[in-house]
Amino acid sequence: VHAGVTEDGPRVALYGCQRRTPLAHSNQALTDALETLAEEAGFGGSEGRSLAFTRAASVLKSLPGPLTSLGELSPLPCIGEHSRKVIQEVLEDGVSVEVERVKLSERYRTMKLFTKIFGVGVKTAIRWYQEGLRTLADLQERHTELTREQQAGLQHYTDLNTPVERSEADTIERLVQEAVWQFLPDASVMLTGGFRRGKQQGHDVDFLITHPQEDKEVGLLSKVIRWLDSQGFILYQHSQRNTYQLPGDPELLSSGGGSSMDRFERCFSILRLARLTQDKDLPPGSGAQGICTQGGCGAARGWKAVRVDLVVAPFSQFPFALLGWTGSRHFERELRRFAKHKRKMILNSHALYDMAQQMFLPAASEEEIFQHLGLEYVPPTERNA
Ligand code: 8DG
Ligand code: MN
Ligand code: MN
Repeated sequence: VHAGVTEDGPRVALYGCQRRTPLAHSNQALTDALETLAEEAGFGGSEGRSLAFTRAASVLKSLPGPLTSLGELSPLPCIGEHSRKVIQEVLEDGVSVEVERVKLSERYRTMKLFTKIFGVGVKTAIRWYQEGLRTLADLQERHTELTREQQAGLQHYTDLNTPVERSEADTIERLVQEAVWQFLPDASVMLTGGFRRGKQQGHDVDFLITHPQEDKEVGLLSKVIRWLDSQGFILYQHSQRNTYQLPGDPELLSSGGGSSMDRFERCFSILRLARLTQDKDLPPGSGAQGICTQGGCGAARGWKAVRVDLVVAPFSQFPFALLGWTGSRHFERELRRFAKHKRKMILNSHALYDMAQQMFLPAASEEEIFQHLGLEYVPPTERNA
């Protein structure tokens, strides 16, 4: 039973944060099709259409069993005309002609190729596509025009598009803990992002770091990065310091108040992770300087490049940061939308602000944030909206 259910109301609640969405669900073929169209709409700059397909897919992910007939769609929210047509096609024929055409189209394939580069967003990919660029080799030729981040992304393209396994995330967690605890033994290091939601693979590894004594965490990250670098673990890193001021940072209340970008001290990095299983007898450092945009060369090395995000939150903001960095992205978007429209509150990864009472609502746990919002608690493994 989902939160928000009434006798004659919808059987599935309207907002993704009012539903439980497990990782494994029964409508993968349907949600894959809808998410391809969401992605394609985003590549075309149609954010609204993209969101509509994402919402439809998210509703299907929360269903307890496979959808077998179109009639079952009628009580469901967020299924627009276009989504319904795609669902019908997949139910009847197993595939959607439109989706198959998109997947084969030059623009979609090129945009996929480019947006999978670390440091490349949709806007940049569109520009390159419009300039006639089509391959990674085309980008290599314009190497000097790339940002440092994009150069690193291209250099480690194959590794960074090889899923990070749970065991690798655990190894990196121990490494980050070792680094952090040298400087602050009482600090806590938490695995967030997709792995906290129960995923067995991810595109990166996300960590949230805090210390029970507020302000102790200030300056920690640069020491951690310097140590990791001295040990040869850093292939790339970009750090930002904390730019959030409490209390009542006016930024929070301005238009971008509910945005997913936050202002914590953070480091977006690429770490050099030793391979656990194979290649044990390769000479140390072999291939370490190689540019690996082609498949296969990763296996010839004793290490793998892995994207790691490190975020440091002051203790009083930790529950908000944890909720914000656990995702999924769509769950977060729905939480913020629910807070704003149903509760007149502004939620982000730093705080929760009640506009009616004109006050910040503190919380010592994620559960308390759900309580403030009048939402049933959704555990991390059910936030795969
Ligand atoms: P994956 O890596 O397994 O593919 O999935 P994920 O772990 O869910 O995605 P992610 O891209 O690593 O993002 C994890 C969460 O972090 C996501 O819900 C959004 C959240 N997040 C913030 N602030 C910021 C920010 O400033 N930048 C980014 N990239 N993510 C942020 O709360
Ligand atoms: Mn992640
Ligand atoms: Mn991340």
